[in-house]
Amino acid sequence: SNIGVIFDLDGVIVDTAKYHFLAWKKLADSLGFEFTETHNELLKGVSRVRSLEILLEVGNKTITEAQKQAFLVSKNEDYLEFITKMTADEILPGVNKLLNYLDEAGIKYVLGSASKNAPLILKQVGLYNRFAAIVDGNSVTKAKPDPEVFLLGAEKMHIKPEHCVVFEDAIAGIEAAKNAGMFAIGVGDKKTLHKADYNVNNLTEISERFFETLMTLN
Ligand code: G16
Ligand code: MG
Repeated sequence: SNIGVIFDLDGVIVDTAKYHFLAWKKLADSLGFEFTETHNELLKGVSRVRSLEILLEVGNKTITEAQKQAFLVSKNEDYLEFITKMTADEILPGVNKLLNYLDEAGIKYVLGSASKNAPLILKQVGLYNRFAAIVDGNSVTKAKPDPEVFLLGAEKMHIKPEHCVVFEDAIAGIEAAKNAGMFAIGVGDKKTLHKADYNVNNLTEISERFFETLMTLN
């Protein structure tokens, strides 16, 4: 096929945002400040280091570089406690059906995530071997909204960026896709993701017709 698909992980394939939230909240609690789900929105799609910086800004805390490193480790340990219990039941609605369709249609797809835990999460839910490539927080240096993660994904598929479709749930991710010159599909709140080229509430809303139409356009 002449098009390629790039999937974000957290918020598109699985809902790990709730586990990130619980782990960050535990850190905030230990530092003695409130960290709400609204604050957590700011961390979506953002790298681990940047997430910690935002959290510290919320709590108005200044810490040493050594403390920062220690917090990054402990937050991830807490997060991994949840992740290692994940099963295929946590794959979001519409994902399996869409991947099956893409396989049948011969459309390549890769993962494009900010998470360093992406391989582990995909193994937990049994999707690790389905992607043509996994581009994640271990393979890129520049975080979304920088297009690096998606451009690398396109390269892995040997598909031109302008022929790539990106599924994203975060504002920073939609911006990264647009910065890469790709077609961006916002998964989630339409108002929040207004910069997307197309919006859906979840992947069950993506029909086969949708891809057939995209392929004719290219
Ligand atoms: C995910 C989450 C972010 C998280 C980031 C890094 O990105 O949305 O909240 O901070 O990964 O995760 P980790 O600490 O596991 O390396 P994505 O791009 O999959 O939405
Ligand atoms: Mg995401």
